Amino acid sequence: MDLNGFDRPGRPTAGDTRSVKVMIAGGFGTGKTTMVRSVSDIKPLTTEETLTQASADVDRLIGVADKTQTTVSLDFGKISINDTLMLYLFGTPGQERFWFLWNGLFKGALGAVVLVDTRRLASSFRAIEEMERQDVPFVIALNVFPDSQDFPVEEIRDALDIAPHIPVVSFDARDRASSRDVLVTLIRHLKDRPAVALEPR
Ligand SMILES: Nc1nc2c(ncn2[C@@H]2O[C@H](COP(=O)(O)OP(=O)(O)OP(=O)(O)O)[C@@H](O)[C@H]2O)c(=O)[nH]1
Ligand SMILES: [Mg+2]
Repeated sequence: MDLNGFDRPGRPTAGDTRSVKVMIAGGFGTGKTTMVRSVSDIKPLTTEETLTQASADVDRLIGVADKTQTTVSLDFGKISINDTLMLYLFGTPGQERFWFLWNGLFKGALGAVVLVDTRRLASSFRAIEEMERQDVPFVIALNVFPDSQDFPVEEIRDALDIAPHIPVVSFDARDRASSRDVLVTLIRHLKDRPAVALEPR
């Protein structure tokens, strides 16, 4: 993978690693925890609880009816993209009743991946609004489920009202390489933005 221009010139020395906080956001049940699990280099920390029957209506389980767990606080994982860049992944809770956590959760985040299930586009509207409100640069990742219709990406972009410069990509959250590609897309997007500081912390 070529991330030239993202690295500093010269050989990286020990301790020259940049650590970047990246959010994995998106609507309820769009695959955030699945993505953090598949892509993390370490055993991720997850805070899942059993989804109660009582919440089934509230949580609109259409398309994810076999879902039994939901993230109540956050998912945490870590992935080294290359010798000099380490991403710390923070997966957000999907249920609206936990969204009050979001302000604090986004502090220091350099960017976000917003997961979208194309069978339930509306479930990610609020997450996209939240990125815009908090001014966090993001990319849209369409998590493909077996019964997802094969909409052209540009149609989804229009439906979600996503600006042309923001990448919209399809992927499979269960697949490590596919999830990693989404993170690389985000990093490239961040790099393309002016005045993004990716200095070591
Ligand atoms: N077929 C398919 N199933 C998936 C995929 N990603 C996630 N799933 C399943 O979809 C369900 C939802 O995934 P989660 O990773 O729990 O979604 P989440 O966004 O973390 O959900 P909340 O924390 O409740 O918002 C689970 O049953 C997963 O096994 C995918 O890419 N393809
Ligand atoms: Mg989750």
